[in-house]
Amino acid sequence: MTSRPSASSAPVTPGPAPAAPPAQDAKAVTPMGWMHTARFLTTAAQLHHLPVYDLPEIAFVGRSNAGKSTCINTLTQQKQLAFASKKPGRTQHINLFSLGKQGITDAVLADLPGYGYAAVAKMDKARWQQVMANYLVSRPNLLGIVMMCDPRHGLTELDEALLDIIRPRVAEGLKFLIVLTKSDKLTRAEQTKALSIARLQAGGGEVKLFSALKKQGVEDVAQLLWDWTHTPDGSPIQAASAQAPGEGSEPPALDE
Ligand SMILES: Nc1nc2c(ncn2[C@@H]2O[C@H](COP(=O)(O)OP(=O)(O)O)[C@@H](O)[C@H]2O)c(=O)[nH]1
Ligand SMILES: [Mg+2]
Repeated sequence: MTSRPSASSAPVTPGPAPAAPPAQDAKAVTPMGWMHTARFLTTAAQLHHLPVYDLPEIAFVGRSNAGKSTCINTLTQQKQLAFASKKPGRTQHINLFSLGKQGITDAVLADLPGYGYAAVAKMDKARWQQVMANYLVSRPNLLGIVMMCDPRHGLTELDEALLDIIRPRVAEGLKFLIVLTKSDKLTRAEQTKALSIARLQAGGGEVKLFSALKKQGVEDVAQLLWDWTHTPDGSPIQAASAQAPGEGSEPPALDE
């Protein structure tokens, strides 16, 4: 896989750019600076169109209108990376974004289609739920899942269904974070309550309050995603070492 430097990439610092950056270089990168390097990689309408690589991948999921696109744009400090659609449910593709300085990709963000939008035809909905379930169950280099949730509505039935699907992988070490979006719409007391409810539901995963408007939780989430994808000394980790199955192990069969 290649990643071309784009206008949105952070400026290149002087000095040599080794293929595998030593820890002290990586340490100089802040999680927010790292998030800002995000650039479009590719889009896939079907699972078998997704590129195959060892890079750790972090999937963003959530029901339509949960604030997923806004969250991705805020984290990456880019206005239009993920499209905050006026027609929710219309972006039925998996969009991939590369992360990493100096053209060295060390992780990938996967923006999965929002689910639960009422106006989407039943057939399309069912198909997409299946594609998403297959992705979450079988993507070999999937390192973690970030689930966006509007705390005013709590976890919906579809969120719960998705949680059931990923639970076995979370038990095996897949990272999991619930982001409670639009926290600016809640009072302090409501925030505290939403946090404790979501913590119960996250089953060992993390929960963060997030507001694109007030910039609450942005650095926290960036830091967590950095920690997921880097060793304590700041070196990028391999997807294969992130998940228990060793190199060359077969992903679970797809239900197609
Ligand atoms: N007040 C507030 N509104 C938000 C925030 N994040 C998203 N929204 C609004 O929620 C709606 C849905 O956001 P969008 O990112 O398109 O959701 P998506 O369908 O999950 O991608 C839009 O009207 C956003 O402006 C936030 O942090 N605070
Ligand atoms: Mg969206």
